[in-house]
Amino acid sequence: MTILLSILILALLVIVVVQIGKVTELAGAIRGEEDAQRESDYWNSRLGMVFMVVFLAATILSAFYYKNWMLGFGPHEAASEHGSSVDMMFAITLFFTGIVFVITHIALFWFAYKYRYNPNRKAIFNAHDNRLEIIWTIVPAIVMTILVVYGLDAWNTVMADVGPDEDYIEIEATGMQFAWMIRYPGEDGELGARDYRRITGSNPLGQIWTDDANLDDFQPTDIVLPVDKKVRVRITARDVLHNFYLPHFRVKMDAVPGMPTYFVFTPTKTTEEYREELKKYSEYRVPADPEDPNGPEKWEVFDYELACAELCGNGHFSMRKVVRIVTDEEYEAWLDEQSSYYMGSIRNTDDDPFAGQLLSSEIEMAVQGFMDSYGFLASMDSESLTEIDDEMLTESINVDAFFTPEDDQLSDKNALSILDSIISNLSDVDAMNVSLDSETENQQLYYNRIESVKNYLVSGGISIDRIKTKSSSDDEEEPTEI
Ligand SMILES: [Cu+2]
Repeated sequence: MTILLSILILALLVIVVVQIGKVTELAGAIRGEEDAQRESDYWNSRLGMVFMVVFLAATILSAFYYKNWMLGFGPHEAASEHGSSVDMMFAITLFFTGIVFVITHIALFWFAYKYRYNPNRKAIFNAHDNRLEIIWTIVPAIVMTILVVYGLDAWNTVMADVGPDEDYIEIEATGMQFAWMIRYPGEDGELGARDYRRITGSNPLGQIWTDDANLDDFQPTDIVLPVDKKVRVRITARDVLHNFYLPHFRVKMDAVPGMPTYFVFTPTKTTEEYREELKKYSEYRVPADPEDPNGPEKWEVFDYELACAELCGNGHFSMRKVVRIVTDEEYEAWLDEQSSYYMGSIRNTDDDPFAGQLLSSEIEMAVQGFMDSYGFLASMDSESLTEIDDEMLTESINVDAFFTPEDDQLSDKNALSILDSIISNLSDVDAMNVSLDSETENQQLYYNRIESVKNYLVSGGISIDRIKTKSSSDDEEEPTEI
């Protein structure tokens, strides 16, 4: 029914237009063609002049009115080191194209007005003019050369990769329909290897778990980066073309499946500093949510963002991520809160090639307290050491970390090498003692594990008096000596 009505309306509209055309024709014939033409020229040329003024004024005034919302103006100065050169390039281009815009816009309507039909005027026949052609070839050529040379120079600076000895953070961004997956290298500072054939639901990036560098990589929900530190972003895509776009940092690079790209930039303003900048402009001192006039203002809720700038499908709009630029201390604190994807989602599952095996990082974590305490005591002179009471000189170690499940024999080479460093630390600080404990509930296993470690330490030259076990301090039924 709606379609039928639409067709009917369309048909009637066509008839109306045709009828108006006929009436105009008829009127023309009655008044004489020439008169009608003259009247039409009169109005069109004058209305063209009005449009010229109104359009030019609207363009310029709206640019001024909205300038504090545009990148590169007002509070939106680039928040990265290279960003100012990109802004400069845009400003120079705007300058030249602005001049051309104003001149051609005025000329277009002025000519239509000035050369409207006049029966007493004859057009000049001008087939060719060398001088004119030289001018309109050379002037644009010079302007284009300036723009291209300047742009090329800026491009080369912006796209320079990191040097071999440079200090930088490398992160990775993978675009997929419809989200960005961000990966940080973890403590080792190295992103682990990937293979697209390993991509599964539980391994969205196809990380190769036998590569040690992968084990501490983590995938945060937001991008957090320290201010004034060079960042290299590896950019890839998992399905179709995406585009890694950080507007406030003037970073924009295609994410291409199968062809890794990169971008290097240095953020120069923290999120907090950018907000303070916005606060100076009245446009941003209004409630962020118009329905909640007492809520936070626009500048307060500002966040840098990562967007996808490639129309990649119907969920394209949802490819947004918050980017936070923070101080060094805040960054370190944030890093401490992150946990590795492998440890959280892969460790001891069917996908874990190390299931049932010990990992040196896990053992190191278990003896962290001992290592910290050693570091503290080793830095003191012997005199101050004597003043510390006995309790503080004894550090406890959970021996379970040295054994695979259900095992009580020391055989893992990572476990042995860490025990060796414990022996050397104990030999280094004579005042230090160690207390061995286990959390296993199997009494036999508990006893055997502690004995194994104790014997290993003793065989490494540590006096048995310096090794405390729960059984030696408490009055429990377990034997204390072998
Ligand atoms: Cu996308």
